[in-house]
Amino acid sequence: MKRMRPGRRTLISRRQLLVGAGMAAGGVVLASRASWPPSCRGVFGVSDALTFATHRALLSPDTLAREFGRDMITRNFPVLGTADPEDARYQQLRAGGFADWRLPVDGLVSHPVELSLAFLKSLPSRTQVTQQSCEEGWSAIGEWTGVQLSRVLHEVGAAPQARYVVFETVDGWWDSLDMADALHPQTLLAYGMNGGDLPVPHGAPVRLRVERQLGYKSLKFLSKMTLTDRVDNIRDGTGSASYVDGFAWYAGI
Ligand SMILES: Nc1nc2c(c(=O)[nH]1)N[C@H]1C(S)=C(S)[C@@H](COP(=O)(O)O)O[C@H]1N2
Ligand SMILES: [Mo]
Repeated sequence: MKRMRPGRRTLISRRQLLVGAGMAAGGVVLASRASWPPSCRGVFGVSDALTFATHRALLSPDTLAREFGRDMITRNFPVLGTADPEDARYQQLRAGGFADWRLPVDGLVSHPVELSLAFLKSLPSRTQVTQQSCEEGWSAIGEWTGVQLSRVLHEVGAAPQARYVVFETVDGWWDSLDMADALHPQTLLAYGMNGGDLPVPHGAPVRLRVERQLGYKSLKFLSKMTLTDRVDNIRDGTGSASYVDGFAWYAGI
């Protein structure tokens, strides 16, 4: 008689479960032509794709990143990367209190528009105290106020074929989100931090908050948004400026 090793059939490790779920989700993602990480190439690409598929399978679209009380806000929240863009036009806008700042939105929208700070502030706002984790190994908690990106996409008449939002910044960064993250309730175009205006070093006047991914996806100094159905035909096709530096397009945590 064949002896069954105790527990062999019943005990599935967490890892097996995750990998299994990831593969299943990969199938679903491919079959449905839902978004797929654009930069899933090569050896690391396989693991990026698996992480992505697992997260999409196990986390419901509205699973929230943890929010904290205001008493948990980090004093001296670190600044990483650009703290004060050199761009002349940016400095001019800054001198004018960003009254003339506009965020162009084009691509798969009912018609291209330029959004002012006043307009963004006129939309319903959301405030959240969340933790930013940087790939460099630190994390800090801050309070962010802004408008949900989902609301802005609604306002600009995002077309149903739109599958990604591509963002550009004053300091030359660019990145993209798929609709699952773009429409997530905690994904904000943030114009406030810790109760005041968003300070310049943290990305004034408007930055992205993507709370379920590492800090580098939360672009500062936004200068443009484009809605698109694919990102493989944009720039180097990786969907993100960070990819060439070794950072995955999908940085879910
Ligand atoms: N435009 C732009 N966005 C950016 C960066 C940057 O240098 N420029 N740094 C990124 C990184 S790596 C992190 S961790 C956070 C840092 O945000 P903070 O400076 O407000 O802490 O912003 C991200 N967004
Ligand atoms: Mo970072």
